[in-house]
Amino acid sequence: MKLLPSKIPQISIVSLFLVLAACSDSNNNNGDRSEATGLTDAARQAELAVGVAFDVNVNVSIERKTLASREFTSVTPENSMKWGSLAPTSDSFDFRNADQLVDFAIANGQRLRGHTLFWHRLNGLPPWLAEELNKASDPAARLQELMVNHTATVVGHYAGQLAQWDVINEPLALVGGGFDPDNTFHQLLGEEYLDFALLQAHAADPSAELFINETFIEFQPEKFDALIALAQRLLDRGAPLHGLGIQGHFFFRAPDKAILLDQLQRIAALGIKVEITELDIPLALFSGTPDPLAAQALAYADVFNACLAVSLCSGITLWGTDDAHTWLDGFSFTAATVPNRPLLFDEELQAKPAYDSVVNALIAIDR
Ligand code: 9MR
Repeated sequence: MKLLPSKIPQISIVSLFLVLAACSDSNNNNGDRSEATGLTDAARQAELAVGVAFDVNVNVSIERKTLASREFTSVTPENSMKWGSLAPTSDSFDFRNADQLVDFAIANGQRLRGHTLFWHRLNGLPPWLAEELNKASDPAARLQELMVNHTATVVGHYAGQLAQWDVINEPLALVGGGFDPDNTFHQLLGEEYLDFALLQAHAADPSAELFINETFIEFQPEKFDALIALAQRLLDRGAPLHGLGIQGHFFFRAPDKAILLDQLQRIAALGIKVEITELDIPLALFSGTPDPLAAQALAYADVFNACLAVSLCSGITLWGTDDAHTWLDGFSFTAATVPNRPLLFDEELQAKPAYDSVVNALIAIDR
């Protein structure tokens, strides 16, 4: 890691003194996290995007906005770019909420990950889609038509502004190694829906890096193998696939650094990027330890160190700004452990031990 430029210009004694004074001041200034010890500086030095899932539209306090802008170098819209959020009807779009987030991130110099074009679960699909397909004489052709329109409109709207897109989210079944039987796209179009979506997205924004983002693969070797095989088939067919996302919702088991490192390396061996796209690690996983916050901090360091060890691992995104804003507190599997406290900042927006742990991991690495 380069803390000082390799070529030190000629400087006077006075300016040397000023530089040294500034260095010693920042070394002693551990309380001010926006200074040199902060997450964004550490992320930039390590050349790793450190992101947050966020939306600015819904009653977001100025304090949370400040935190999201100060502490992260990348932003993912948690909900505002899902198909169900963007398209109130089959032939209209409402970009107001998503645009607010894009404006926010651009104003703060942050990278943007688009999330997500095609997701068959929850509000990934707009409520009108099922009826639209039911009434079509050729549902597969109608779905393709809607996919073309959605991609051209949405990816086109943000062309040149978003660094990455999760073009497809969670194509596989939650458990096992097959496609999800409830995956509308796969039901109607077969595996080629992935090629089709990627090609459409690439045409709409050739500069965006296109990802498939998958969940619950961290401890399911069969599902992970299926994802790798799928990515390889897509690449062999010439599809514009530039990366795979490992979501990283570690709600039933703490991350295993060796498994994660192996998975990151196997994705990188395909010659594409990998990111951990939705990281959260609930505190309850460590309730049997003497200091759960310290154990959580070590688990966070494991994830960051695994990614930092793989040059094609280009980013890690936290799925929420702080412990008061986590999807896990509304999720049935984790209802018994509310508050789940899975993030880097607590409910009062104060940095937790996990924050210092990831900053230390970032500044210790020379990538
Ligand atoms: O955190 C998101 C939550 O607010 C939404 O209600 C939910 C449904 O759209 O999606 C959550 O985010 C999901 C992400 O988009 C895809 N991977 C799983 C995430 C948690 O469900």
